[in-house]
This record gives sequence, C-alpha cells and structure tokens, in this order.
Amino acid sequence: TDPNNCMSRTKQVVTNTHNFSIDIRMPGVVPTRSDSYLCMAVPVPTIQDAYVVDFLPVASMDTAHHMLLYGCQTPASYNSYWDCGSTQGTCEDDASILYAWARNAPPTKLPTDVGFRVGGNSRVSYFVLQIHYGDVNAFRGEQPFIAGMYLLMSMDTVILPGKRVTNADIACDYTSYPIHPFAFRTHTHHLGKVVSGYRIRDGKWTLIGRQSPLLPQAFYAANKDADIKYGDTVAARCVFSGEGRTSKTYIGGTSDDEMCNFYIMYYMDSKHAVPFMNCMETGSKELFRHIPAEANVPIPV
Ligand code: IYT
Ligand code: CU
Ligand code: CU
Repeated sequence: TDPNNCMSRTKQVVTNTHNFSIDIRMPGVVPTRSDSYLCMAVPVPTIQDAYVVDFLPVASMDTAHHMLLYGCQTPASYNSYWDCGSTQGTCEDDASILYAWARNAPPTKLPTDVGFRVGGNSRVSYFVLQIHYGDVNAFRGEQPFIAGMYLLMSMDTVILPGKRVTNADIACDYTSYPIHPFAFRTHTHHLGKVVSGYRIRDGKWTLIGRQSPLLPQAFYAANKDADIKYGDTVAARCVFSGEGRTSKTYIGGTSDDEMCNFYIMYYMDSKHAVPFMNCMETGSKELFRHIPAEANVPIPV
C-alpha cells in the first residue's frame, strides 16, 4: 500500500534499526452484524530476531468488545481483512497470543527487559489482529454534519498609488441551505489593513469575523450567532492602503499584487451538504453604506 495514503493499513515508525514501532489498524471496516470477528494480518517487518516490548491499544469500548493480537507463520488469509469468527480462523498454523485488550481490562505492560520474540527464527512472521466488534449500532451511519468552505474574493480591486484608503467590497445573496460558520480566515498581501466578514439579514449586519491580514493568516473562531440561511446576504470588506506604492496595484498572484479573501469555514446538515461555495461579486455602494464602522478600523499589529 501507498505509505502516504491515509487509508494505508499499517504505518511503520522506524526510529532506528533496533527500535521501531508498527501501527496495526483495521482498514476502515464497518461490521454489518453485531458480534463480528474480523482479522487482518501484517508481516513482521524484519527477518532478524526482534522483540515486542510494548503494546499500545488504539480501540474504543463503544465499538470494539475485545481485541487480540496473535503471532504466527501463515495467516488464514492475505486479504486486507477477513471474517475470522466462523469460516476462516486466524492462522493456518498455530497462533500464539501476544496481546489482549478487552473493555474495562487494564492494558498489559511487559516488565522491563522482557519481550516477545518475533521475526527471525521465532515462528512469528505475521501479526494477526483480531477484533470482536460488539453492537453494530455503535457505528453511526452517515456523518451528521458536513464541513465546508465559503470563499469571498475580490476580482476587480485597483489600489491607487499613495491613496490612503481603498475598500474591496464583496457581497452575494445566499440562496442555499443553512450553514453554521465556525471559523474564518483572511488573506491579503502587504497592503491589507483589516478584513471583515458579515451576514446581512433584514438590513442588519452581524459580524462573522474580523482580523488583520498582517497577523498569521490562520483560521480564527467565528461569531457563533452568525448562521446564514436562504435570503441572507454574505459580505466582506478588505481595507487597503496604497501608501508607499508608485504605481497601481491590481489583484494577482505575486506579492506585489494584492488579494482580498475572506474564508468562512462552516458546517451544515449532511442531508443537503454543499461543501464549497464562493462569492466574487462586487458589493454595491448602497449596500456598503450600512457596513458597521469597525470594518474601517485597522487592527494594530
Ligand atoms: C485571486 C485570489 O484572490 N486568489 C486567492 C483565492 C483563491 C483560493 C483558492 C482562488 C482560487 C482558489 O482555488 I483555494 I481560483 C488565493 O489564491 N488565496 C491564497 C491561496 O492561494 C489559497 C490564500 O492564501 O488564501
Ligand atoms: Cu469479545
Ligand atoms: Cu494571495
């Protein structure tokens, strides 16, 4: 499997040739019946003698009833996982049990300087992980909420050289299912002073977030009271200064150009999820006459 793929089944963290850990995880299985026993096998990643000196269970009592780790020469299957409760067992040959985790049981710790011999001539060439899944109802079906990103960006801003204040105003009518903003991010290049985003409902402007683009352009917590629903308007303003420039500055990709971006990270009911939306319309003068004064106040950095 591709080690960079997050669905990859095992991840090996080699700290040095004599000391390594191996991550054994079920490949995204969702059991369909309660009390399923599912197994997966992982080759011992060395032909030399090696010793297992510690185990770290990654299991939840909500879904797993018990988890056993066996060592053997030949696993019962080479599939990514298999049903090892009824038809097939765990190993073709003798399975030696190395580790057990069960709900409420304290994790086993091996004493100092004690290790299970694996690899080499030990007759343990494979680890086989068996998980007994309990109640399937613990596996939720669909993800209840879906995250998404709403990007407002200006396409047509021109900043005149030396001019103290230029606003980039963006606004769009919102005509989709309700979204709940939970984080926002601003982005400009060097000339941006402050970027603010709003929901406008019945003429009332509610701040989603406001930040200086000169601070780290991370996602910051959004105002929780700014849900957006059908019929609202979403708006953003970037305040720029043309001071220090000798020619016009346009929107563009280089650091001598500018950008005006307001990202809204939101969640919405997965029943009608729209994971990406954007707004590139210039906001009208009339609309932006009513923008709260704070949007024009640079944030000191
Ligand atoms: C012209 C402009 O404003 N570009 C922005 C916004 C943008 C982001 C993405 C445009 C497109 C995208 O697919 I994602 I088309 C921009 O490039 N912003 C930068 C990054 O490139 C994302 C930023 O840091 O926000
Ligand atoms: Cu069990
Ligand atoms: Cu940019």
